[in-house]
Amino acid sequence: MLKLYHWEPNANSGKPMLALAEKGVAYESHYLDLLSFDQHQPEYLAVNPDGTIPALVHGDLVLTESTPIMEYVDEAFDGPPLKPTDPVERWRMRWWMRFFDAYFAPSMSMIGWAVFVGPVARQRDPEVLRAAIDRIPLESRKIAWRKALFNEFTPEELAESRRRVLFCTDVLEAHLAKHTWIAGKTFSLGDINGFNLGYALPLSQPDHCNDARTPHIMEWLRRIYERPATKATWALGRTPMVQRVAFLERGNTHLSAAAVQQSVLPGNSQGWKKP
Ligand SMILES: N[C@@H](CCC(=O)N[C@@H](CS)C(=O)NCC(=O)O)C(=O)O
Repeated sequence: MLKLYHWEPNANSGKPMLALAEKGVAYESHYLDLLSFDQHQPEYLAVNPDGTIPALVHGDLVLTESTPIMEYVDEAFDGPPLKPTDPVERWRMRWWMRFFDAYFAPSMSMIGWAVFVGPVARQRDPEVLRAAIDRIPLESRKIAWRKALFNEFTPEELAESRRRVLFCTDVLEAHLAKHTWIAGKTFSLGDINGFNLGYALPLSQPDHCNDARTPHIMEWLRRIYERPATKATWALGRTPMVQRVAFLERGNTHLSAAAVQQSVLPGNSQGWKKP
């Protein structure tokens, strides 16, 4: 049986989840609560000693890195192909996946860790948090957690990440003004990758990403949100963070982005409760 270790359908975990759903491949879901540090517990370190998610287990094989996992899923299983056959489209899909992973995602991630992960996790006892940080195997993840938990992202780092996010949003809008999907005419892994990264852009960057300023991004996000695989995958989410995806429902244009965004911050009545 295929096993996927993942957190919410969001960022890296959501990529293989959505690719598997699009292919119609069944898998055993192993939900790890990232905010409770499940990914650093010995049972999971026995699967992936780096303590990062997602990880896909297929027979004896343990696969990590969300984008290559999606490519594996597409190639190893039956179901609708998620890579274009045309070489130019395939190149465009890969160009964009590299841009998403190497440039756009780290900036989005830093903001997400500063705005959501840090404030949520900081509600716990600092000594418990310090012990949790000590157990993190990868130095780069230790640093990210320390900065998030002790509010150590510098204003300059955050400003640079915000600048990059706005730059990437403009590049994406210009691209989608010319192409229906990331690769061109064909829905592909590039769209799955971009949706996981950007489904909440209109909420986190409401002045920059909205129907008036970035109509092509909004339409692209809504078209992906309407796919049955996306609906089924996001229904697996357990936190209000991913439930924000309903903002993309065409009938929900009256919702205020700021109010939806506020609702997931710690201390708000609906926000961040474990099921
Ligand atoms: N490049 C990896 C990154 C994996 C990664 O760092 N995932 C984050 C969640 S999005 C994680 O596992 N964080 C756990 C931690 O920092 O403790 C991928 O694309 O799969």
